[in-house]
Amino acid sequence: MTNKPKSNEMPVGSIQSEHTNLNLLKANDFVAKAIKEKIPDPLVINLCSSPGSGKTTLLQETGRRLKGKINISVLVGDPETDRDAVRLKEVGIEALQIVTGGMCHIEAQMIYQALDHIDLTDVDLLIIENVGNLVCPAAFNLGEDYRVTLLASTEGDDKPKKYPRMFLTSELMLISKSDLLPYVPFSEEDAVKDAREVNPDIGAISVSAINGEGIDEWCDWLLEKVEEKKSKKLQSMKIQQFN
Ligand SMILES: Nc1nc2c(ncn2[C@@H]2O[C@H](COP(=O)(O)OP(=O)(O)O)[C@@H](O)[C@H]2O)c(=O)[nH]1
Ligand SMILES: [Mg+2]
Repeated sequence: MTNKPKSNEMPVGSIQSEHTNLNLLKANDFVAKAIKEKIPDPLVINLCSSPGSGKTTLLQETGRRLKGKINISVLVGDPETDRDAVRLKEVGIEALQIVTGGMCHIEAQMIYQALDHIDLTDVDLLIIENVGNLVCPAAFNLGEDYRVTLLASTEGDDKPKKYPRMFLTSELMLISKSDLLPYVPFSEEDAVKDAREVNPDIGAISVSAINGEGIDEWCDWLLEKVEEKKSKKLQSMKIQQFN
């Protein structure tokens, strides 16, 4: 008789290691909660997509459209360079670059640290432009109110089923570069159908920073969510006063 363990039993003298990924995500959730407490006022949007889907271009356009209506600040993450923050500042948007040093996503602790370097007084909307990637950013809560994911017409309509977690955790899918739809094999109908099989509640808007399609609808969505958050806060303050 050998002392060999059955495959589902622990060998004698060994320990079961904790799943390090899960520990990391637990710690991340803890910091995400601290972010919500530190900045209770602005609406926080976590903007995700593959690299090059048009996040920064959309934000430039969003800043132009919402100028004078609400105050916007952007934290933008990239593995290297401050190019996106420069692009955003060029069109008058307050922006701070988070250089992740090669990391493929933003973690809550990076946002928490960045909050010491931006002034959010009077800011209504804080947008976090995540690192371009449909996998890792999906797992990291950044203390956002909503996650919004861009899917560019040039990426193929099969992505919602291939990268379900990102679409499952998003409130809204923006089909970007809609001006290119006549030239690429991409079915908006199939993309929305697949995304809703993953997440029946996901909203969808087709947008183009080139011809302006859907930009007003996207901006109205943002304004509505900003107002919603403000009125919820007002309501809870009134309830506290009565208690
Ligand atoms: N045709 C088209 N190109 C776009 C659109 N939005 C962005 N682009 C181009 O797509 C490329 C990547 O855009 P960028 O905003 O940097 O993407 P990001 O990496 O997601 O931030 C750039 O060359 C943009 O000019 C769009 O709506 N239509
Ligand atoms: Mg960008």
